[in-house]
Amino acid sequence: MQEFIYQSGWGAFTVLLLMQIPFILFFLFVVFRQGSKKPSPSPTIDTSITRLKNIWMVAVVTIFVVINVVSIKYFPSVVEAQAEASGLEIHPVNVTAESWSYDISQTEFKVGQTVRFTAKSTDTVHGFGLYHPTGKILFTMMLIPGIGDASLVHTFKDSGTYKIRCLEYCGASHHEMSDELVVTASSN
Ligand SMILES: [Cu+2]
Repeated sequence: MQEFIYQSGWGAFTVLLLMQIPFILFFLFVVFRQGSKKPSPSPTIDTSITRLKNIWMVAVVTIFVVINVVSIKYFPSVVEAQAEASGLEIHPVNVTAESWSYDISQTEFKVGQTVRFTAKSTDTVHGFGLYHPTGKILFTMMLIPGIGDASLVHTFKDSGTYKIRCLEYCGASHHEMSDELVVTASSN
């Protein structure tokens, strides 16, 4: 039975069907209950409902706009444009990923340095995920072979060892695909 469920298409289909049954029954119940009602002469518009709908509409649009305005500064393209506009020196770092390692042109940096990671993969889809020394993920890039380089600008704010991990499943040793960058306190 387990083999049927987990290893065959028909098994998966049966599970899907069983999961759908409550929803199908509920749908049929609602449709038939509505169908058995007598149609009312003319629908009257409830003004309190209309007012509620308008308030809801305004709330949704406001939340949408606020979230976008607040989060736009974290957009990679905006971060890059800001770094360029500020006249900061951007250090180019080239990354080549292949199963299951990275070739990184520079792995030691100073706090405050702004780096542009330009990365590509030579064989299959890989990820380039950068982790802060505390373990918090800073960003990840998806590297797809044949579609050009992925690039991202990042400024190192803290010293320590930054872990790089592949976050796109790329085969048997995907879990071992990692590297490190070392960031030291700036001398000045
Ligand atoms: Cu991987």
